[in-house]
Amino acid sequence: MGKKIFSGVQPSGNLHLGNYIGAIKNFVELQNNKENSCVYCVVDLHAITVKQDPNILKNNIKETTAVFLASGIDPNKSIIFNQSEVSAHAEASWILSCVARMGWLNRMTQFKEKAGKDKEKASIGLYVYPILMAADILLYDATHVPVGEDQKQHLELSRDIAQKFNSDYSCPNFLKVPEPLIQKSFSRIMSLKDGKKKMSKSDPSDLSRINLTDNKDEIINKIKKAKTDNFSMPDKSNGLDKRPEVENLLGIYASLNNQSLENSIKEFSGNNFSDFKNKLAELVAEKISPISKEINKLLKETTLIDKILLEGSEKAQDIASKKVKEMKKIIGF
Ligand code: AQP
Repeated sequence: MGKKIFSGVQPSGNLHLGNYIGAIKNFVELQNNKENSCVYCVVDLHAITVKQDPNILKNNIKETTAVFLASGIDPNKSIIFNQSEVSAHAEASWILSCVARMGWLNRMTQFKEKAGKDKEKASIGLYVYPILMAADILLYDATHVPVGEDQKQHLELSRDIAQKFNSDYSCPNFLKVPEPLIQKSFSRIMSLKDGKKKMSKSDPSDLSRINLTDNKDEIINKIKKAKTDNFSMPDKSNGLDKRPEVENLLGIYASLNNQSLENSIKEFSGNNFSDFKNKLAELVAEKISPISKEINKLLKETTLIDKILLEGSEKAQDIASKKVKEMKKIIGF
């Protein structure tokens, strides 16, 4: 049986190789299985959990949509839309806020990481972010949610919320309990400057990530400058212990080449780092530059993007408004 897929990406700028390998590449593969039905959302309501400049946000919504399209998400096969256009997301999020428990949210590690030391100054939105994410998923009866490893905990919360709603309102199976789809390997791509930190949009150093809008020269330069260490290339996977930067670079190579980490290790054992980095830079440029060229082309004239988002939001609205109506009826409204 086919899967019902839902996933989202925040339009917070600087979409990178981690977003591509950990999420978007997988979105395309799932879409290309004809049995699946896929909904891919530009989650702009999530983006405002941290302050955004309105003009930049507007551009980032278009740019994220362009990344979807340029990576191979096809509006004839998948629904592509932006979250703020479908009011059911905010409505369902409120209802589910009354189901979720404080204790559950207090355990979310992403809030702790993103709020940093000064939790008092973080927005309430950042704290309840996982509830909005649950609403996104549950409105579409998604059975499977492709995400990077960092979102696993939020997905478990979505499952808890669905089960509690069904039990509180005696409506077994009304909200479908979703499964995470996390790739077994390469689900967490790390910063090029620090192998212990994940590659992230908000890292102040542009050299820490490969942006999906980077051109070939920028990609080559960033790979050349990526951190490594003073030892030689490993010849076995246990040779990667305590070498997170080297493991990350070999992982990127393996993932983009659709091969195992072991095979990449074999391919480069005995080589020096500069040979490996040259090969890696070539591969990343070969995979990412066509995407970056297509993004730039799509962004020159955005009527196509606007049309796709409008048509997508109409389709999404159809599904989500029905579900929230049923939810309201169950609750007694
Ligand atoms: N480094 C990563 N490796 C693998 N997957 C990743 N994802 C993000 N970073 C990595 C996955 O990409 C999808 C979309 O992410 P998002 O935009 O919704 O939010 P995020 O996880 O907050 O992205 P960033 O880059 O980490 O942003 P900041 O800097 O704001 O924290 C998700 O499926 C995510 O797992």
